[in-house]
Amino acid sequence: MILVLNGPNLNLLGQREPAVYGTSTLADLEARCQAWGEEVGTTVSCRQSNHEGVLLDLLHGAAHEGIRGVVINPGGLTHTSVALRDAVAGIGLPTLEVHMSNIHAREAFRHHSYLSAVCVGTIAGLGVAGYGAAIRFLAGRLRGDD
Ligand code: CA2
Repeated sequence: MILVLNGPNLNLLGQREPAVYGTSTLADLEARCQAWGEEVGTTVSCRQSNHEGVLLDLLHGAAHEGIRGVVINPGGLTHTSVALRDAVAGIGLPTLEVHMSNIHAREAFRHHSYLSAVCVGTIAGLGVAGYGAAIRFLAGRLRGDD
């Protein structure tokens, strides 16, 4: 099972800033992630929280829940949270960082991610499709394809 974890403000997807984040809602995104999981024979569990501590608890409990890989969009915590980085580093699960927007083409404060160095890789700027690429990659890795 793969965990797709979305952080602060991603519940607003599709409601504001469509030029930056597109028109899909969080519910649309989660349905597409589950469909992508089915295509590659993996169950996808989707969670979102606006609270850093809740995200940490979900990561800490992931392995116990049967999660074998994580796709995380940490939202604004990407650029601020040592605690989230430490959680990703500590859980021992392959984790991919995904951003809907190209954070490197935006404000300078978005160029640095505290999480990138502890993730297998980062996908930025592909919109919702980035989650599909991450799920396919992780499913392949868990099968031992790469
Ligand atoms: O591009 C991304 O996916 C981000 O992780 C989104 C974060 C932003 O802080 C990161 O720099 C890049 C923002 C979360 C979404 O916030 C929204 C606000 C209004 C409407 C829709 C989404």
